[in-house]
Amino acid sequence: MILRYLVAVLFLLVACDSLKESGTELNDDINNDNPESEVVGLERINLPDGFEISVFADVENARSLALSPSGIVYVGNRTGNKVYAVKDTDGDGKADEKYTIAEGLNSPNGVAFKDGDLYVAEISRILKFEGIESMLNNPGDYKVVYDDYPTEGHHGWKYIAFGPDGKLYVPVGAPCNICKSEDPIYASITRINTDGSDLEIVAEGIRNTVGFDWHPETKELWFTDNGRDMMGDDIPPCELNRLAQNGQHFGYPYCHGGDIADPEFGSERHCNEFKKPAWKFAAHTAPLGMKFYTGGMFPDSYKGDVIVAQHGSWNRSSKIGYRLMRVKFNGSGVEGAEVFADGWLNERAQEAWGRPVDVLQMTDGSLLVSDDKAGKIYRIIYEK
Ligand SMILES: [Ca+2]
Ligand SMILES: [Ca+2]
Repeated sequence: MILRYLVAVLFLLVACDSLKESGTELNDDINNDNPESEVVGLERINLPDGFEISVFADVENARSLALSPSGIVYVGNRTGNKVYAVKDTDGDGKADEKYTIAEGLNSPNGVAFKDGDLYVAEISRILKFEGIESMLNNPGDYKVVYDDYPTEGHHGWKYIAFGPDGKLYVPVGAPCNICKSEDPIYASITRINTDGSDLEIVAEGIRNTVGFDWHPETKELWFTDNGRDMMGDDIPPCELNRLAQNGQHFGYPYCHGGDIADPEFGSERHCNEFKKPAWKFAAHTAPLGMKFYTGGMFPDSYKGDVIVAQHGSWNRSSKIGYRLMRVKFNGSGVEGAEVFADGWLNERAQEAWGRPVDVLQMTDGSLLVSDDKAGKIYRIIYEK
């Protein structure tokens, strides 16, 4: 117990969504007869019957994904400093064009596309590449749309997306593992206009969301949140949350998972004051990207369900996560969750060779998945 406490203190600055990558590569259980499997081990991925996974593109430190109407996939970096574009021009399910849109950026994790322009989120700035698709080979300069988000690196990398209201949603993580900030911008989700004006905080009390989407029918915002560390292996849960109305508070740093008072801040506010999670994931699984499935390729029962990428744990005594979850919806509410794809973690060796980050539905109904550890974007299809 004391040892675990000391280890926790050593990693005090590190979050549920890991800042620290596992340094070792998996070296057993690999089928050496298949050269591709030596690289990515895709034969280890378990999917429900009828689903198949393949490599769509090689992209170093592939993080957030965004699709343009012409079928170009934009890819952000977190530990890298580049933004990429990849495209499958001949429709064989594998990207055959790749462009570096920008380099030298500050953790450009977030990408979003609207009206011909690419938006990129660094730690403290939102950038805009106007008319990007006519100049993929030579994108030129970007415009700075907004430059006043906090500059802390801790939980500073951003997922961004445009809402049904046409505004850009930009989260600001807590600048710590667990702390109370005076500035209300921290632990929030904000939104801004495409020109950077009219910043508003739409949701509060969110430790670190790195993925969100809007319900296809209710148009409500749903988002993941990563629970705090140093409370042991099994609490507090990571969360899927629903913003029913603007301004709701989701508990951080006072209350975790809807009913666990924080040991340090929990006495200041009561859990009943806050919006509870719509679904609780296991502690330390680190849910990041999520999308409502609306495509026509997967079985009908998947329609309206959410696929969530769990990046995986960094400080649990046995690793958890490193998989895709399917959160099942019954109308507008959650009725359960199950593993959709796993195998990136070798549980026996306690080593992971890949870490899912974001998911993206393509127009044909296939699902792309980014992996920042293996440096891949996968494509998951269903064949009857
Ligand atoms: Ca191709
Ligand atoms: Ca919460």
